[in-house]
Amino acid sequence: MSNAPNFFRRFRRRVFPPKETLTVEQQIKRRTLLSFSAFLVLGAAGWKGWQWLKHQPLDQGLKGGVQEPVRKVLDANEKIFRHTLSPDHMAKTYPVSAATKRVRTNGNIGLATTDFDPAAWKLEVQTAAGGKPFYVTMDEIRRLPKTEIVFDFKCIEGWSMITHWGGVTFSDFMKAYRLEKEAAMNYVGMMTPDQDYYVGIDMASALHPQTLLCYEMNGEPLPMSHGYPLRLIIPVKYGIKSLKRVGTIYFSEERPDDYWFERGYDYYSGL
Ligand SMILES: Nc1nc2c(c(=O)[nH]1)N[C@H]1C(S)=C(S)[C@@H](COP(=O)(O)O)O[C@H]1N2
Ligand SMILES: [Mo]
Repeated sequence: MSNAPNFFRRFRRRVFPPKETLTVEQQIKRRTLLSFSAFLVLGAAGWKGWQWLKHQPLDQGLKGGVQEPVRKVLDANEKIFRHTLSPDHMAKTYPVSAATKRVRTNGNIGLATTDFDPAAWKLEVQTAAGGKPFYVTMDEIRRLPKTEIVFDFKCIEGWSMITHWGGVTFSDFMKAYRLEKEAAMNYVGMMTPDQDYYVGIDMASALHPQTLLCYEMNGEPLPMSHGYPLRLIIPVKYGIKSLKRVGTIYFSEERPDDYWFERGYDYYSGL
């Protein structure tokens, strides 16, 4: 037993001989070996963590396809954003002259259908009562008070552009159609006419004074690829929420289905 420390010392000397007794080449070798071992250990830890994360149950409720721990972080983000975003927290605006004339088009989900008939388009609004929906034409929407905004449109993919939009604020629209009960609900959902693209918006952000049901870009009717005849423009959120070509609007206390949320993005997507 009394020999044990000696044994270990000898063992250690053999495996890790003192640096001075090593040639430069051996020293380099040892360093390489050490950092490689560290790499393996850290790598294994990362792998373990990833395995753990992968086997966590998917978060329940909505079809949000991410693991619970990931969702928890996203939900925590949402709380922070909700906190900093009060209705008087405005997105920065710019003079019309700053707006780009060549507006980039991004995403055409829900716009690809060939059987879309612009002349027959009407906005479908489903009320809280759950009865028959009512329909609004483009002429009726154009008669509502018009608001324009020039702001830095940000896509979650990492680009942005200063763009100029015109339409009716969602809040003016709600007032005009006396949707008070609906405005008191938690969420509004919007879908393209073919229901291929859909978003859910918390009511505070929907009623934000810069949120538009938009029918003009650069002073002209929306081009088809930008959501003709009517799209959402919501400057306090990333572009994924600015649904192009609104077909149906509905209201709910629960989070409405959301296309990109189902694919792992943050539901709130606030800026
Ligand atoms: N119907 C529909 N709306 C959509 C999308 C889409 O694919 N389909 N893409 C979104 C995304 S990711 C962005 S960044 C903006 C881009 O708007 P723009 O094409 O007018 O620049 O539209 C959003 N609205
Ligand atoms: Mo985007």
